[in-house]
Amino acid sequence: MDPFSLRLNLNSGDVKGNNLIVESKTLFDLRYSIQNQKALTKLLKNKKDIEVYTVSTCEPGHTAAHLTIHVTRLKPGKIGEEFFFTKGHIHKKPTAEWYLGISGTGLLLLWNKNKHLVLPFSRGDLIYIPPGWAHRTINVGDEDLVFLSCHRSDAGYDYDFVVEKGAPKRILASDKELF
Ligand code: PAN
Ligand code: ZN
Repeated sequence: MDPFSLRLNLNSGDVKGNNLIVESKTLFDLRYSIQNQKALTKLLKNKKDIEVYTVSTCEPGHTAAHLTIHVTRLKPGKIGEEFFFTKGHIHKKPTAEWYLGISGTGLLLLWNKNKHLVLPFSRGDLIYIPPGWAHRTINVGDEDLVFLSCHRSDAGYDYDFVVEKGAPKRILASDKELF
């Protein structure tokens, strides 16, 4: 494989290049992670669905020799009192991940068997997620929250873990002390 480059606009958070796959997640995709089902029904009234975030991924290979990067763009918004969030997952293989905030105002919720942490996550914040920590991002601002993440390409994803057990913390408009 030859080296290659992508182009990330650090102001807009737009990423361009070959080898990029863009996926979109909507409120419907998040339906099992949303507690306030009444608020969800209200939001979707008269609408087919609402996009919550997109993830642009570059995975040069699928083995431990490679590194995958993603640029996530999480929209601002609330379902009732709860801020828009990413679905959240733990990596199937206990591998680490780096997160870099590019724009917007967010929080990163991290948890393992014993504890959870809520870290401020905005432009310039570089957060190391050690192996074995589940993670979810929350947009608590009025603009898109854009961030880059990088992990070993064979890490794998476990989403069921989060849906079945639930996240240890929901971030509500009233949680002002956190942001
Ligand atoms: C991120 C996340 C991304 C979307 O790239 O995958 O922000 O969140 P969900 O995957 O939980 O829907 C990452 O942590 N990758 O490993
Ligand atoms: Zn991850």
